[in-house]
Amino acid sequence: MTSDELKALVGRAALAEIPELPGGAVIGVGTGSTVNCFIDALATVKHKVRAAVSSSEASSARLRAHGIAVVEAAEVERLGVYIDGADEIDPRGHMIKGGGAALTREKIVADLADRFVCIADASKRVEVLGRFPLPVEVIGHAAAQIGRRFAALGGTATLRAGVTTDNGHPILDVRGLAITDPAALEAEINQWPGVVCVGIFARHKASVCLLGTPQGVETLR
Ligand code: ABF
Repeated sequence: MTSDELKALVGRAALAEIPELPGGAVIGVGTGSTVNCFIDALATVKHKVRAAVSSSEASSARLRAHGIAVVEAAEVERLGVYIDGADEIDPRGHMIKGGGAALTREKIVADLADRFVCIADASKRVEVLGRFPLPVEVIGHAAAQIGRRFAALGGTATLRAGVTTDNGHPILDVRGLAITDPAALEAEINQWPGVVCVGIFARHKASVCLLGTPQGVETLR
């Protein structure tokens, strides 16, 4: 199966994770090509969803194009489920996210959810995070000094050319890190002045991962 076919497979499989609520559930929706497959599948069961809290303008536009209402994170207190992709996921559900430049709002919406359902094709599964360059949304004025802090950790930070996030900030991509303790590194980087959000999702790790494989959907808990 092609990568796109695997993404469509898990996008459809994620429909089963939507809570069954009278009038439909309000769910959190992530960003990326795998999530786009989920959104397209969602359009076939619109009655199950009252509204979505979206993690990006791109996902909001796709949801609205299917006639699915989009509400702001500030309008809800909790979400039963947040469904999103990842760039890498390790055996404990820790993820690297942000390849789609939406990491900050993704973490905001994930923070509202009781369950984080990660949908990904098998290529995203790794033993140790860090092969994928770590995205970090930063305040532009602090990019150089943040880059020096990563260099001290053995990483090489580069500004992602031509990209400004939905929040109006640049992104650094950091290569060369072996992230053996995701929670500790996330906590450390979060403290650096000028960091808006780091693309390590350890505090907000996946509750379950639906992994698309040529043999079908593998559920990792
Ligand atoms: C999003 O999913 C991003 O955090 C991550 O970069 C992306 C993966 O994109 P894709 O599904 O297109 O591989 O949540």
